[in-house]
Amino acid sequence: MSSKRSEIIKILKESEGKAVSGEELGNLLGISRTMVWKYIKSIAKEGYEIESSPKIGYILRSVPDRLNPDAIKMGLRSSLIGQKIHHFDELTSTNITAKELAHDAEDGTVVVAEIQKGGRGRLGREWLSPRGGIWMSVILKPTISLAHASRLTLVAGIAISKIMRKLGLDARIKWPNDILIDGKKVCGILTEVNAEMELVDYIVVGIGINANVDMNEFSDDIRDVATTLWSELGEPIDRISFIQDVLFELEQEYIRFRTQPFSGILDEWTSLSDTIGRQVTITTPSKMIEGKAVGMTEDGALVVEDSDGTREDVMAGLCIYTKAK
Ligand code: BT5
Repeated sequence: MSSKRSEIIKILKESEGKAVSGEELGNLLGISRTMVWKYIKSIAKEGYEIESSPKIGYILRSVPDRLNPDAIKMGLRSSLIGQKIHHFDELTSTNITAKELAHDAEDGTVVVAEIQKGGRGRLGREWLSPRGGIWMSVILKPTISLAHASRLTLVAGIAISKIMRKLGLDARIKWPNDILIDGKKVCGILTEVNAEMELVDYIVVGIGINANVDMNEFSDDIRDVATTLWSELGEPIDRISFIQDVLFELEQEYIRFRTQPFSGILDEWTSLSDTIGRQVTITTPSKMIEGKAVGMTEDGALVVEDSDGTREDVMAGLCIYTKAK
């Protein structure tokens, strides 16, 4: 979108329901009233509801509920993550598209879609992605070893649960990649890595947030285990400002990840964890591990202690709680 259009939207937004005349807009932008009118027409085509009257001017009545890159960038506080945003109405999976774009993409590039038709979880599981959610992938290019790539899942989990906690929700992280509110999953993270010779080329952090998803869109089995921000808060959220906060917080955590010892991130993850202290059963492709989750290693492995006190580090697997805390 041209900057003139963005400026018009910004001015109308800032005038908060008051009319701005075509002449005023024209003077502010150094263009004719006819040009203003042309821009207004194309802005309206994008779903902005603009009331116009020849006498009083233009009033912005509503903004489209779309994760429009220009709308996200307006007021975005991050300076790396989200500088480039690719937005699609519908994709198979933002992670797939992000991987296609990753080689030539800048660090911090974001891919976001209104709907995913083939959203993916771990190990080929399905991730339901109807309209109203935030389905996005962030391409990161840190200079780190492959062994440390899984740390980015923890970094993203911290950032997102912090934002949800700021909204007054008791968001907690279930190892390795779920964000739960009252035991129900509101967000899942799927981190995929491309590396050469043990050195990371790029990482795609896929984030799925059930923001304003209508619970009726979920099948019965998902409805039992999932929740949405809408149902937790009792009203829909402003997805644009939520995504802006997520991108900013993610950047803050990404900077911390690159500049500070990992122990600080581990401590924070532990304090936000829903899993540490619980009896768990973890199923991996090769075996089942039962015991108490007692900590997390520097590599993001969950430390599970069995009844004999023997400890095992588990890198990945399906984690089920067998007893309450
Ligand atoms: C995850 O997998 O939790 C990772 C989900 C990552 C989704 C994002 S969206 C943007 C990006 N593009 C993608 O294609 N993926 C990423 P996992 O831990 O395997 O959890 C999958 C399980 O969660 C499923 O088997 C269902 O039981 C449940 N599930 C599916 N859709 C859900 C939803 N919308 N909300 C809550 N639970 C869901």
